[in-house]
Amino acid sequence: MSGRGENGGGGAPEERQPMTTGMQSPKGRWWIPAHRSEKVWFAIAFAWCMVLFAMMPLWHWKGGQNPSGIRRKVEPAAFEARVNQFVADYQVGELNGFPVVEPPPGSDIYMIGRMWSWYPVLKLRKGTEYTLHLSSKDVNHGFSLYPVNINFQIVPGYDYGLRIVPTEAGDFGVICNEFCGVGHHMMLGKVLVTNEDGTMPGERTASAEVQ
Ligand SMILES: [Cu+2]
Repeated sequence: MSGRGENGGGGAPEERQPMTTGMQSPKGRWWIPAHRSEKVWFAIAFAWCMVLFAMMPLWHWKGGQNPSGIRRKVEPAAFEARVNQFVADYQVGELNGFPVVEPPPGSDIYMIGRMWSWYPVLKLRKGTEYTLHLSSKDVNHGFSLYPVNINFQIVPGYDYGLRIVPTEAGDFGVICNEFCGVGHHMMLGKVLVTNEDGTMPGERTASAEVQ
């Protein structure tokens, strides 16, 4: 019998019977030692986990696709009131029944997602910085700028602020990419980006930059 079989020198099993479940541990070295290649693979997997762990904070700052937004809590009704005030202040027209809003450069601009539309239509100027505030009135929506591949989760109760500079003039669509009910597939919005002189280009091109 090996030394391990003594169970740490606590006396004979019979004496300890009331303190155990009655199950006896196997005697001797009952496990199969890890093979060298298994150890190597474990080390590689562990090292890779550490790399990915370090990437999380690193990518937050370095990754161009991870904008550091400004997040604040907001009552959905309060956000909607802000959007309505924004529309009242800067509306310049109407498109498909939605107000077209042209805010001054550098201002805070608003778009609300609600079942099932993005409101209002934004008219922005190329090369101008804005702080875009996004929120939802009701359920989770997915803000997806088309055809530029920019996506954000829009959650009721949270004001998600993004500093944006449109880098290309054109006509951009906003679709919802988070299923939000029977009208989800019809949930569309629009962002118009004018040239620096305020004119709309004749054709649609695609690019925008989120800082
Ligand atoms: Cu949706």
